[in-house]
Amino acid sequence: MSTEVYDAIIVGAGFAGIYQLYALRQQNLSVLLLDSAPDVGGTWYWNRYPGASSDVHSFTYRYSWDKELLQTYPWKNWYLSQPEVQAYLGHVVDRHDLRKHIRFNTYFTGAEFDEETNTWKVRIQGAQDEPLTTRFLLTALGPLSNKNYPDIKNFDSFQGEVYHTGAWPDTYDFRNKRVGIVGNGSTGSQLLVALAKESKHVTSFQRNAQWNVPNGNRPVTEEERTEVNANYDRIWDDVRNSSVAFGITEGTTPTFSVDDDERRRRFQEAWDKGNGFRFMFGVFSDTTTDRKANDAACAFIKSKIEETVKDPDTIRKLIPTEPYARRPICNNGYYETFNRDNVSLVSLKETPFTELTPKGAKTSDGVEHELDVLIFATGFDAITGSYRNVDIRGRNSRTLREHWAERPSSYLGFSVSSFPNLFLLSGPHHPFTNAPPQIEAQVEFISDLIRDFGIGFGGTVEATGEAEKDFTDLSNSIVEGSIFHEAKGWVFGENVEGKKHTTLFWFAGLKKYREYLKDVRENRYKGYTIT
Ligand code: NA7
Repeated sequence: MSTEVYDAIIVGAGFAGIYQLYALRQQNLSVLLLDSAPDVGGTWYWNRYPGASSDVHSFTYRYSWDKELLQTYPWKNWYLSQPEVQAYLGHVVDRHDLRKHIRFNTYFTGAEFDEETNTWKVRIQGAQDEPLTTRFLLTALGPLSNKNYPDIKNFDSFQGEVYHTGAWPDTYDFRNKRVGIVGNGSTGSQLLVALAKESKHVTSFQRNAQWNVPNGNRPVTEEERTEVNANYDRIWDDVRNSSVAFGITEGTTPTFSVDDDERRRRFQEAWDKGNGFRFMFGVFSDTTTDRKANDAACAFIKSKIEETVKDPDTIRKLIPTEPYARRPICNNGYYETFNRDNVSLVSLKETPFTELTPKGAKTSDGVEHELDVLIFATGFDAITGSYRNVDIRGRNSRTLREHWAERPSSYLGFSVSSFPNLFLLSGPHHPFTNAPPQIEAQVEFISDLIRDFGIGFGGTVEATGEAEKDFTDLSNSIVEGSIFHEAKGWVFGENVEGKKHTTLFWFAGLKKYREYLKDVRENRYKGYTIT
């Protein structure tokens, strides 16, 4: 019997883990939260690269449950920078006296369900003694935590500095250095804009071009803040009853129900206001469902690239060949940055890497790009990848990896059959939306379930295989035939070499997801076996 026994162990001190800790402490459960980092933040702790910022408006990129904090916590701009998000999470933890329940610098390596005692035995790296024991295990590992690196010949031969944006160093100095950035997603594009201003030279190594929209960041005026504060209840109500949960008005007009001039006027208005999710979901109702409508959005952005960028060859490389159907990117000044003398663009589609060398990176045209620093902004092995380096075993010692060998599956985006009393926050098929509101929906459901069936109960709560299969099938069918399927990228696991194209998210929106959860809750947690 291990010496440390808890009602619940949570892994991960990001948005999900912190709220889950708060919610279970409200029930007076004994809870321990583990995190490998030295401080809170989760994703927002590790991704501290220059320019790192949320691309969700500040007023909805936060918790809705602390109403006093909503009114009082300051934010300067329409988007939060990484230090601001981390400071906010730290403030929440201190304000609710949660830090004493968190063990930092503690790497969770795995857990096994003990069928005799109906408890989880949790292992942490370096611990020689008995594992920790808990009745409930809640993993909030983050959907984007397992770093993805390209497989380039002679990878280790480069003699300069090498970084991944997802494990950013405490100190760095790129002044007078030639920097290469591999990847041009949300991260790579933010980093490029920031480093172009402080490095000697920056080369963007781009595999696929992506559609990029400005974010329209600017200071929040006092009047705007007063208005948000006065309307917060309605704002959260709208968020919960929307699809993407961004606090933007979602489009209801089909693209071709208006004439060409009006269409362009509406695209321009959204472009000027900024925000990728507004551009994708807030202008017209059918941008992600109708191919021609999608083409119209692409044509508008293409015209902006052509207007902004001076060099014709760079324009050609920057125009994507895919529809506008990845997780949208928004970033001020991205296209303008390519007009700087100290920025160049290499298309890896045209000239892929052949190898790294001591001095830099060679491409298939024989050019050796000499570099002092090489940064991988190459993203993450999303959702299931977060579980690749941990060994979680349910009934009969079967691992999660084995369970997901055919396809990633879950009931409700957090439960898995044969893994009793385990909740995978933001697991496979969680909603593809602004993160904090979907996290709140999950945490609130799970906490209710634990309260209703957990305390003083000592048994198990476990999704049935049938419920898991039905939910996973439903999740897959929702996105069937949609344009999302045509785009490559982490949302369908296509960014990682060897990973199958697979549905990892619930695409029916937050409103429908919350309705689904409500129905399950009101029907005595149907789909669960409670023993
Ligand atoms: P993303 O969006 O997955 O972007 C990764 C980038 O790295 C993207 O441009 C990829 O090109 C590129 N990449 C990935 N693997 C390779 C290889 N092998 N060779 C060359 N280039 C590669 O990650 P981010 O960190 O930018 O953003 C993740 C999320 O974090 C974001 O959506 C927000 O939600 C926050 P590709 O397009 O696959 O050709």
